[in-house]
Amino acid sequence: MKKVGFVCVYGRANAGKSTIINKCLGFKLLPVSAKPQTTRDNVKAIYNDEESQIIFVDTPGVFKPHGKLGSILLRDAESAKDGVDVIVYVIDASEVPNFELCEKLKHVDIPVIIAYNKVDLVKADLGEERLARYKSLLPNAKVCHLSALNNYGVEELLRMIKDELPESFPYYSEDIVSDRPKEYIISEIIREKCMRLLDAEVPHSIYIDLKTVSEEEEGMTILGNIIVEKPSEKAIVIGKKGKMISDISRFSEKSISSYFGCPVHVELVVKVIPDWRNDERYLKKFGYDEK
Ligand SMILES: Nc1nc2c(ncn2[C@@H]2O[C@H](COP(=O)(O)OP(=O)(O)O)[C@@H](O)[C@H]2O)c(=O)[nH]1
Ligand SMILES: [Mg+2]
Repeated sequence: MKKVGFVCVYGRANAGKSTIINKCLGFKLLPVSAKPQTTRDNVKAIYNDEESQIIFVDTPGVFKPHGKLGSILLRDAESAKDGVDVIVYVIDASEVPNFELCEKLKHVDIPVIIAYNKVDLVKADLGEERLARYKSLLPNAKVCHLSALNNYGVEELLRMIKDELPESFPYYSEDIVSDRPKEYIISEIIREKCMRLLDAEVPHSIYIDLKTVSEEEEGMTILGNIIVEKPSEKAIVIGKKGKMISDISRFSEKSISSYFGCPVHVELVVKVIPDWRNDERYLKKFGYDEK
């Protein structure tokens, strides 16, 4: 028997939730960027060692929703707290405190661990003063200080999670790292490159519609569409003389290749679907169900 269970990683957008999970896993599974809403799904990421199996549920994070897609993501982030064994509440120590989420966590009857992240960005005494206010609102929560980007605190967080988990047989076979198929991982890598390379608002309207992934002896060939909402966005994603789309493809090839350990060729076409984030047909087609 091992320490086994589900852990919801909850918090505001951009607090570092996906970074923390990647560091716990020891490799990069989930997309990370400096822009809010990089995470769009409740993805399960599965950590294994000799004594435990931890099934992390990454969430889009809590933010002010825009449009139908935004509301769906927010609903998913909130519902991920149901039915798990532990909640890791990630707080960005460098942000001005916001206690809204403490209210939502006050009455849950499972252990809450505050992952006080990005301590590298804040002076220690200011950080502690802010933390004390969070702790006074969540007196039962345990606290772990992290600078996930620098791997600081990650081992301790894993230890604290294991301490809270029940004993059980593992739910997943040990060679499985996610509940998602490889096509999902690939499209998330491509979307992450868009999030990182494109300015401001454009990336939020992007959906990666993967067409084919073919695996031959000489490597993997990936064909896909980058969906945007406006012709002006299409022009930005293509870039001057096609430079942006070629950068997105090249960076994607590199990351996909290092993830899967084989040569990778990526070909992307940009398409416009006006206002897809508010269009029920497309939300459904792209896996964002309103119900
Ligand atoms: N300085 C610093 N930046 C961090 C740390 N953890 C995450 N970040 C950055 O914060 C941004 C958001 O991280 P991400 O994991 O995507 O946040 P999420 O939206 O909560 O999943 C990214 O640019 C990360 O590199 C940290 O400990 N220190
Ligand atoms: Mg994330």
